[in-house]
Amino acid sequence: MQKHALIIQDISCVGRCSLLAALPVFNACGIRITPLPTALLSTHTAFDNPHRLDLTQDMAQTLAHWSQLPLRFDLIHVGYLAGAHQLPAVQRAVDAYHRDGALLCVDPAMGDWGKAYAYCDDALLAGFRGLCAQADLILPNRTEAALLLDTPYEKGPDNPDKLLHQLRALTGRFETAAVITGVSEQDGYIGAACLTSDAAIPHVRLAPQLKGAWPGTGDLFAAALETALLLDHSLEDACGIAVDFLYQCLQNASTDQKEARYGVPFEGALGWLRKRILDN
Ligand code: PXL
Repeated sequence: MQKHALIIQDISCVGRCSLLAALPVFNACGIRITPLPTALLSTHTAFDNPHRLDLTQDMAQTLAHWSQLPLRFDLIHVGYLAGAHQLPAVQRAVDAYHRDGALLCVDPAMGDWGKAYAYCDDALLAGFRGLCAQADLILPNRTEAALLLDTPYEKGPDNPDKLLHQLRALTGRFETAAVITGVSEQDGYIGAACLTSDAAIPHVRLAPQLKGAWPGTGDLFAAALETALLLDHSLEDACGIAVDFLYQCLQNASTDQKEARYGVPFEGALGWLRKRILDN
């Protein structure tokens, strides 16, 4: 049976992030996706003054219409929201579709590089904590992990063990896993670490660190990891695939910061990803 994922994210027209980064990754590997867009933006928010259309009402009406259809999903991904006021609509989607083996993956999109996004307030943080408590898998970066755990953001090489144990406990469920991105245990390397529900020790996957910062990296990472999970890879393996995928994408990327705002040039690496995931 073809796998089917529900993606709750914004559409940013320019900048290769959120829904427009996730969609091609899932599709390239044969996974069907159904989006529940949270907002439409002319660009992501690293550009000045994007035009924004809040789709909260449309989310409610879309879910009401879907309730008349026999929809079911193998995975639900929650990412960037327009604000805390969208949490009831997201919860409605989770209540309707987080069942029958569907995996709830929460990427608490709240900040990066040690800084919370401007739209992240206490209500959104509390809402993401609530979603994480219901999740099967959570995918914060180091900034979001610090926000979720109310601990200071630590820059530079560190040991992710403690953070991952605390994050997994935050989920409050027995069968859950936590992944943390932006881990740099060795100078010159960056990657992700994961801790499955039954593991005592995290698994760390690193690739050479390239100079620069590209918006949408976390969204592509999550999509590649979730695609690999849906296609029967273990979490450790999926984490490694996602780290390697980003390395593949970024090898020839411009490191000029103005150019990097247009996102990760991932299109040419989709064939590589498909082969890596499907040639098990
Ligand atoms: O990649 C995360 C993201 C998603 N959506 C919007 C953003 C960002 C990060 O800045 O601005 C609109």
